[in-house]
Amino acid sequence: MQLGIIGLPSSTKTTIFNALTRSQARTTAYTTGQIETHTAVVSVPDPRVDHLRAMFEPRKTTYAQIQYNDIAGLRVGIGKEGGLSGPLLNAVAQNDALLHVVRAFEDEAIPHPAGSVNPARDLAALDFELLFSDLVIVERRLERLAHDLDKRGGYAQRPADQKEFDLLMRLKEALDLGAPIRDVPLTPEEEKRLRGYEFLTAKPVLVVLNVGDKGSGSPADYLIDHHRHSAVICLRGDLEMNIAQLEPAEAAAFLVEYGIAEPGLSRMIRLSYDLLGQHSFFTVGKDEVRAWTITEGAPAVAAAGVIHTDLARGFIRAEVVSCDDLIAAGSLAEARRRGTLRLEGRDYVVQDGDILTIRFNV
Ligand SMILES: Nc1nc2c(ncn2[C@@H]2O[C@H](COP(=O)(O)OP(=O)(O)OP(=O)(O)O)[C@@H](O)[C@H]2O)c(=O)[nH]1
Ligand SMILES: [Mg+2]
Repeated sequence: MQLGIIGLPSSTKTTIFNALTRSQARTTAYTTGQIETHTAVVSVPDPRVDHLRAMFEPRKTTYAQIQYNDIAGLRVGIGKEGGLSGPLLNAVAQNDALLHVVRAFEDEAIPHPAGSVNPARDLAALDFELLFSDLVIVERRLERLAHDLDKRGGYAQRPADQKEFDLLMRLKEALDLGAPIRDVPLTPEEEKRLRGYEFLTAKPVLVVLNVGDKGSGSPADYLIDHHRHSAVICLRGDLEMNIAQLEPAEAAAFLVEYGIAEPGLSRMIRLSYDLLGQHSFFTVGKDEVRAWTITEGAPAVAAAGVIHTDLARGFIRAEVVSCDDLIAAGSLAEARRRGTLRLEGRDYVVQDGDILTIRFNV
């Protein structure tokens, strides 16, 4: 799972990246304008895993993982000649979701490239670049399809192309009106058809508003139309970055001093994980307690395959108990006695928080 951190130059992307990943990438008051990507993998905090760890006292504990990519080099006007291109387009397109960082604080020591601080304007400006990039791809493909259909005797002979053409026309209409593809209602089949395009505005977005050291403002102040389905979070960027770089004990003292209930970074990591529309399931034992990531709606045999291809190939049954039921029972044996631990077949739809033991034979 990968999340791309995007934003205009000097919007504090790298500061947020450092806060999320406890990295120490360089932040600068003046943007270098270079295309540059920082990458780091972090564990998703999960109290359920903490519980399981206390119960099983395993040698090793593994949380779900997310990779964050801090992508520098996007700016207003970049897509003018035909959408984003080359390495920059790839850097954005390869992500499963995007964190859009926006500067929402005044500080005279840090010049704003546009001369003034205006979060709604900045958010819309970069969104427009992404939208335009998608529009260029849609239009190119439509032209190509129209050409092929013309040559090969029309739609009647090419039902699949016809479907694609109609679908892309719908996307074009939305994009022309300034609506992102993620807001266009699609059937699962249509989603599948579009997957290969990696449209930028189809990706779910978490809007991160850096409200600076004084930290005022709430997400509701910043809701704008094309983000009505996006998650929005306000946080103090510099402060969060500094907390992330303290030792745990120091950090705890700091949080108390500033009256912060939970560091923004764990909230932000959890929100960004939710954004991916993924479930977590767990495996437990004396060796390892581990969180795994799976698509919502996936069956038990797919979960087995996430752990190891052999487990999917030789799948017989899954022993399943929900994390809550296991915690309530206190042990696997007691859960089995209560009947909350049960056997399921390969088509069982894995639920968020399920604990699985795969029985297999290869
Ligand atoms: N006052 C204040 N300054 C901040 C805060 N967060 C970040 N900054 C400063 O804003 C400047 C830009 O931050 P960066 O994180 O480098 O921004 P960026 O988006 O990565 O910039 P480029 O990669 O050059 O596009 C740096 O000087 C940061 O120290 C904050 O909460 N308050
Ligand atoms: Mg940067």
